[in-house]
Amino acid sequence: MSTTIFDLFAHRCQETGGKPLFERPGLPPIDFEAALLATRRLARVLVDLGVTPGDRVAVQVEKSPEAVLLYLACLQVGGVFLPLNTAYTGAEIDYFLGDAEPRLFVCRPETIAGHVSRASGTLAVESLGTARDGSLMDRAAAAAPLCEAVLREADDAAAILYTSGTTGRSKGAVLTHRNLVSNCLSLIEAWRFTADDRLIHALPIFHTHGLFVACNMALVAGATMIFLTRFDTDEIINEMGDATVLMGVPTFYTRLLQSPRLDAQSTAAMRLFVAGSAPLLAEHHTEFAARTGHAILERYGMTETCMIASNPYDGERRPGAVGMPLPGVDLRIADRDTGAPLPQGEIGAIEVRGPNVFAGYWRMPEKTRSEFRTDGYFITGDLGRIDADGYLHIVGRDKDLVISGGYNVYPKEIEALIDEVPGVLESAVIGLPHPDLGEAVTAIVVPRPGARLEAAQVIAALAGKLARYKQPRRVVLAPDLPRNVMGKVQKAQLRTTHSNLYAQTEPLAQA
Ligand code: MCA
Ligand code: AMP
Repeated sequence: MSTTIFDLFAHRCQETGGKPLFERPGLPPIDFEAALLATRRLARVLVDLGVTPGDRVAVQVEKSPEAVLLYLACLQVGGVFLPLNTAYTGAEIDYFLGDAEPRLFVCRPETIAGHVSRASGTLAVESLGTARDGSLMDRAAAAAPLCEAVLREADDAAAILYTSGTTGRSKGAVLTHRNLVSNCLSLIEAWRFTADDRLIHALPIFHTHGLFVACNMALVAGATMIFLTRFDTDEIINEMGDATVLMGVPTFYTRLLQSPRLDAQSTAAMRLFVAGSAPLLAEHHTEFAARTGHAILERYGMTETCMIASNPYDGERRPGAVGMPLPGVDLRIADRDTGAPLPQGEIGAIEVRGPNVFAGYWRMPEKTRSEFRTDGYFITGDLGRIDADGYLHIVGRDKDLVISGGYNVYPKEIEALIDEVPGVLESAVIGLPHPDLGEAVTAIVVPRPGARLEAAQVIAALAGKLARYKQPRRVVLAPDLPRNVMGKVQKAQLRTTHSNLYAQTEPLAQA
């Protein structure tokens, strides 16, 4: 039997009781005690709906405190939480539900009419809104709290997060209770996170960053979350006067730096700014420090591994570096082909092993095997080097991946859809430097000889098939694609050729 995030949260509630867990502008706070009670009611509802230990609970809902409590309730009854990006379209949802075979699918109240036909003897469909509405909350209001928690083993699955792949279909990364608990406790320690903290939470909660880093830490440490539905520069700066920690993707910091309100005074109450999910430009790190006096703490993680490395809390937070491995995490720089460790200072594949590393891909044993070395190291697909002081630097990716505003986009998935568009001969999807998103998804498309193809046609053909953030922000028509002697498309060359495409671009919200 092992401890779960739910157990740690429930234990914490005994001490923190009436302290606010969620604070939202203009709304009454929700304290730990009330949150635990609501969780227990939701747990009862899950059991009544037939969720038994090991059953998947798929959830595609807008951000709300109740969505976090549903996650906790799922852990309490031994379910496997499966959060889905709110941007996913019908075709994407079909795939995830078919692959994961959940016992319950919770969707937004406004989409339930379209999903209810999915309900069957083995799948229940319920809804959850942001105003304590939806069929799940209706059931919870009438439910008796369930006080017992199902006992789980450390290696039992706690969650599945889907990540796309460089080849083929999306893979469900199975995370265990050991993964979530060990990583959460490591981060609490590493970042000196305590019940006195007030965390500005503006991330989505369907990914590791927003849920398993930010929420888990607050739930377990007994801290308050200032729970914002999305990132808004002014709102974040307003909240900084009464907060201590911000966790964000680099785009958060790029946008904050554009505000004249960001200075030492507006950040004086804050003790820690954390960045991750994508590379933070060293110049942004330096500029932020010059403007505010705060050195952003950059860390490195991955869905499959939770958090891997972090700059030190005490000690130098080095611009352009992601710090040292967290306690218990073994990290090596290895030869890309053989996995043999390389001498210090050399660039190679980043490989990790430890209690943070996932159990494998859902129902894909062969794919799982191919991503691990025989000695248990997981091949991250990132390339890095360790400097003379032990700091890890991520220098590139061995995987064909674009990270746009902290969201991962796998070119293969988009290229396959573009290639189906009438008039398209072939395509290459690449990430180009973007001042707001870090990288912007861009398609280079070669029309068939004689075809009359326009960029807008390609974009229109993808609408409805792909989540908006995966759709190319621009489509460039080209007579051909550069290839090497083996016939492989030279994406590096394309990235160089088009490197200035977005040089003058505004942030998304103002574009
Ligand atoms: C929104 N849009 C985007 C993105 N976000 N397009 C490309 N990339 C994006 N990241 C689109 C919308 O569909 C919309 O399209 C338009 O841009 C404006 O949308 P809006 O909602 O106003 O955007 P925003 O609120 O300004 O959002 C930008 C954002 C957000 C704040 C950067 O994407 C965000 O919160 N990203 C964080 C992602 C994250 O949590 N990643 C962690 C993954 P239209 O043009 O149709 O209007 S976990 C992870 O990576 C690992 C484990 C780790 O290390 O943490
Ligand atoms: P995901 O698959 O969404 O979990 O994204 C994980 C990937 O994000 C990693 O494999 C890295 O390529 C990237 N990543 C996360 N944090 C950082 C960081 N601090 N610097 C550079 N890349 C990062």
